[in-house]
Amino acid sequence: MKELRINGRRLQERIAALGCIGALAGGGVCRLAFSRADKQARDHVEALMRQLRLEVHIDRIGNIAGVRQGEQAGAVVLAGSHIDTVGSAGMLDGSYGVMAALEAVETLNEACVRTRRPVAVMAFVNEEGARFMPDMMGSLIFRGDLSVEDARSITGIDGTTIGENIDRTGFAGDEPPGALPVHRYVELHIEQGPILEKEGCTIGVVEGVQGILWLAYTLRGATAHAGTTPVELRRDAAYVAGAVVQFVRRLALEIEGQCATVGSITLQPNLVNVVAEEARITVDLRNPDSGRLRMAAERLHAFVLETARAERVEVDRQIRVNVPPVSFDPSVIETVAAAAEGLGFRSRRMISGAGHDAQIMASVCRTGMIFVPSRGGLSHSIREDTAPEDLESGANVLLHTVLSLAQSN
Ligand code: HGY
Ligand code: MN
Ligand code: MN
Repeated sequence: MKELRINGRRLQERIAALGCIGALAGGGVCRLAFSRADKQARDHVEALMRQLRLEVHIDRIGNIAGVRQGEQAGAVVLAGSHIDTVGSAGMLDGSYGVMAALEAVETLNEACVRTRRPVAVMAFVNEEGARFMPDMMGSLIFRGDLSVEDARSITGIDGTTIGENIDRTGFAGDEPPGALPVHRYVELHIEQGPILEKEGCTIGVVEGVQGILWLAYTLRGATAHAGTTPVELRRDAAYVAGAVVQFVRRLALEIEGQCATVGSITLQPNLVNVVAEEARITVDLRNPDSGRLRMAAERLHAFVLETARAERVEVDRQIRVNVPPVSFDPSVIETVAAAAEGLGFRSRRMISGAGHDAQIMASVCRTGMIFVPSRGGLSHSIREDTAPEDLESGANVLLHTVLSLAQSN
């Protein structure tokens, strides 16, 4: 079976076809979670699963799995990722891993390979969390951290609830989340960063994922006239928000391994001649070291409180995501490394800067990840791209990793 290879042209065609769903006029893709485009993509994946003669399972939040029977029943070797996207996405983030997993299954079908263990493909819902926080929601629900009922009541950035969107699009299946027994989980993903390209490596053997904290701050001051109100009488929420943006960059520069981003700011009433009464900002903090991540959040909160106090602005903070750093399973890491070596690809070990469902699945079963290079390290951008030969190489490493895991004890 060592000579087995995926069909690179078919993989490209599958990625391009999925990329047409939710395509943006100026290029790129928008398939925000639980939107009509997301459901259309899910239907597209379901049709592919049935075409490959997989047994389809859709759970009550909409995670979809396709199972390929093995010689023995029981826990599956699961290759998964996600097909929802951020608002300004490329065609690869998440989608590549799901399409490559289906391509690996089709290659096994064509070669009439019967694996010992069942092999399955999963597309988790709402990995991005861009519309409805938290991110990695589908895998969190699969793991049992969040109930479907609680998830349905979550309100998104557009004011609608997940429940309303699930009912409107017919997203829900009838299976209980987490019912699928998983032996091993492996996720193939684009790196979304510059390391592999810079070092001329084809494959990233991922050893873990850094910790992620998402904080939502609501800063409440008071409206006032922009032309008549002296500074000392102002309670300017926008001024505090602006100070936070500057401080967040300092955290990233001063704390080792720290990423810190203010990705969204909304002001009320958001008018040119009115001092802002309210500012809502999100802060995305990440660090491979949980102690440093905690320190960053503590320093940030102290700064926000001090700056707001001086401006007589009230502060409300919500922790929306708090996922600790994870290390993947050594045996799965070695299986990925051996597959890459067996295929003659140059690889390097690394930590993921981006969050992934694998970060959640790492405490469900023995888990690993495979990366391929991102051109210019770009992602969450319509210019996201990976060389076709790298996409094919990654899919072959996934195929042989899955094969190895499905034949082993
Ligand atoms: O935010 C992330 O790292 C992932 O793309 N959800
Ligand atoms: Mn992703
Ligand atoms: Mn993403």
